[in-house]
Amino acid sequence: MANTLTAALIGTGFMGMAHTEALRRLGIRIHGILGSSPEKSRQAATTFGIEKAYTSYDEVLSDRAVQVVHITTPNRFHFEQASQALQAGKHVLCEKPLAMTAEESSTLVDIATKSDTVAGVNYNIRYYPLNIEARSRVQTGEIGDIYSIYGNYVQDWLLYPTDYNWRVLADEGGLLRAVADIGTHWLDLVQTITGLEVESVCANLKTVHPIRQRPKGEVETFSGKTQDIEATESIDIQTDDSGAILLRFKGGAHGSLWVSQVTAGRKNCLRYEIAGAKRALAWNSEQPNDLWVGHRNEPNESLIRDPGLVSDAARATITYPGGHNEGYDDSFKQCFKAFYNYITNGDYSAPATFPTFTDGHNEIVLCEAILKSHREEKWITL
Ligand code: SOE
Repeated sequence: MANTLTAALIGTGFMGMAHTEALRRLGIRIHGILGSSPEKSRQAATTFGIEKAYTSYDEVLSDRAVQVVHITTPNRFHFEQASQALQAGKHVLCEKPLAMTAEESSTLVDIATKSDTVAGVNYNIRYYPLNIEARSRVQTGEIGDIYSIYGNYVQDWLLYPTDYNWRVLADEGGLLRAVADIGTHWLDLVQTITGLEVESVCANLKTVHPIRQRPKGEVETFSGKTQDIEATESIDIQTDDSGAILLRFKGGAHGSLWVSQVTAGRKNCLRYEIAGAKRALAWNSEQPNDLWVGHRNEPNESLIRDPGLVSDAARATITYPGGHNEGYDDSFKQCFKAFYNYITNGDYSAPATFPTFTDGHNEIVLCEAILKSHREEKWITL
């Protein structure tokens, strides 16, 4: 895709790397990168082979060579960095969750609406080709009216009380952690596939480790499994390690979501099963090239990702032939491809082809309803 847009990367951790690789594969130029210190900027610029190591966010905002800012910093920085970039006339692709509160995300929606720029949130899991295929099959009526949607998103990188990351602290990641960090991926995905909106929630959350050991210095996302833990200090934790959420959708469908970051052996496992009047669909992010199609009166199907076997919409997100598996990193590439193509097409009033700030805000509103439901032990209607 010939694209003349140039990006700046904010954040040098796991997501900074994932965004850099995806942009490189799209041929999008990255002019510079900003870390939490000038030294981190320099290290990342060298590691990723990026031209410029910024020394401040102001330098990014005033860089006329940059049209798009990718925000991959911890959640507490999203509001200020996204609002300033939009007000500086830059397009923004912000990591999820969009902000720390619905008040912040609502303000970001207002700023994005009033600015002549494009603002997206990286709900990348929408862009696995077989999730696009699942959406196509719902849209054609092949599945029938949706009766139920259930599933989970489970990981094990925070299983031990000695596992640590900024996300476990409410004042750095927000009051909800597992739900906001990975639960919103699942909620965004199933609402996008089915076109159904969550109407009410009933939640039961748990902090499995009310005390965690914080190492001296930062611990990158997922890196705790391979990093030697240095001297630590005990800290109190209030954020959720796991939780169950009952769901009612507008139109009558119901469902449930199980979220956990303390499930041994589940590395990064999102699953859904959507049951309709005619057929059912099921998918697992750890085997993303296979979509299960359930039938009542004929053998069930296992659809292998193959451009010759899917809808036009799914085919547009496939680069490699069947059997040449595509996965996690490809979903970033396809999400960013949609985002940059939208900008290049130039009609910002056209329906969005990517997750918008409004989508990101809706997820934060959902999170606050889930936390309210958990605290008050009752159903909460949005
Ligand atoms: C950590 O839970 C994390 O990196 C999430 O923040 C990402 O959104 C997800 O894609 C993988 O796991």
